[in-house]
Amino acid sequence: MEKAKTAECPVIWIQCATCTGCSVSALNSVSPSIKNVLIDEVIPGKHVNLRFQATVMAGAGDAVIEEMKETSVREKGKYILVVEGAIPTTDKAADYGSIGEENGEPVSMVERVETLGKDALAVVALGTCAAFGGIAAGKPNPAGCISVGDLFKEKGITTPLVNIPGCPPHPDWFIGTIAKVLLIGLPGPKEVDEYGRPKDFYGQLIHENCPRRAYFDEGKFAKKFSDPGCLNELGCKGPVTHADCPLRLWNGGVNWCIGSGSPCIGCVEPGFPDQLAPFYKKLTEDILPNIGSREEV
Ligand code: FSX
Ligand code: SF4
Repeated sequence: MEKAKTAECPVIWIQCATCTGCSVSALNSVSPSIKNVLIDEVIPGKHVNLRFQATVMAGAGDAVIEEMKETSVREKGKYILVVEGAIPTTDKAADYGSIGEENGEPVSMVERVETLGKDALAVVALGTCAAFGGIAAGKPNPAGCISVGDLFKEKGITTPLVNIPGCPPHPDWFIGTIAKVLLIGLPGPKEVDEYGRPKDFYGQLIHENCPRRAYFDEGKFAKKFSDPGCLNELGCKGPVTHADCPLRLWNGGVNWCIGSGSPCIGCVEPGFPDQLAPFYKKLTEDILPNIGSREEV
């Protein structure tokens, strides 16, 4: 019997104002391994055809920029654009970050996100910087960094956008989302929360599933790092943070932040890091209402 043809799913992955932690986290995917994701069929009959990714591709220079551009023309409306990092938008945006050149002049990240974002099938904002601004948009933000969603709103770009925050995001959140999109299509409005995060991964609070929750309920609080007990008094943001870390664990199930004695710092939330800071100070009632708000505090 003839083997069914594998469908190629082109992906362009660009990096803007990022520490590259999102790339590193995705490369650490354990199940499936990154080899399975990139070389094999990520789901039966479909292959992720990663056309551009500066950290892992062997090529460099004009040749890879041309390939990126050609892919976006050839596969118009069919490719997935992954944006990692926030987007510098000051008047001199290219001074804060560019991707390749045109006629000897650097092309700003904001121009690339706009051009490639318009013609994509869907855009994945990978990491808290791309999804909400994150560390790159933290005060004083001299580069005028904003999220992909805010840029799209400003420019009237209506390409479907999925936010996969986390600083960095868990590899499963990203690869699971890509696999689901290829399997059954883009998430519907009921499958994402008010911040565009898939409920499959961001549907519950850390605090709901935390193994230290019994200590919290009994009022047994750690007074210093390495104490047993709930980490609330050491600044844990688990009560306002939506992610499945306590169930999924990190590094292939080895451990996670609270498991290793660190309070949750709320890295998947809009407003991270400024509104979640100070990280090691008890969450107080007066900062609670501001969590997730886009207003300056
Ligand atoms: Fe870094 Fe990504 Fe944080 Fe930002 O992750 S891990 S600063 S979300 O853009 O590379
Ligand atoms: Fe909640 Fe954090 Fe305490 Fe866990 S350690 S029970 S998430 S406050």
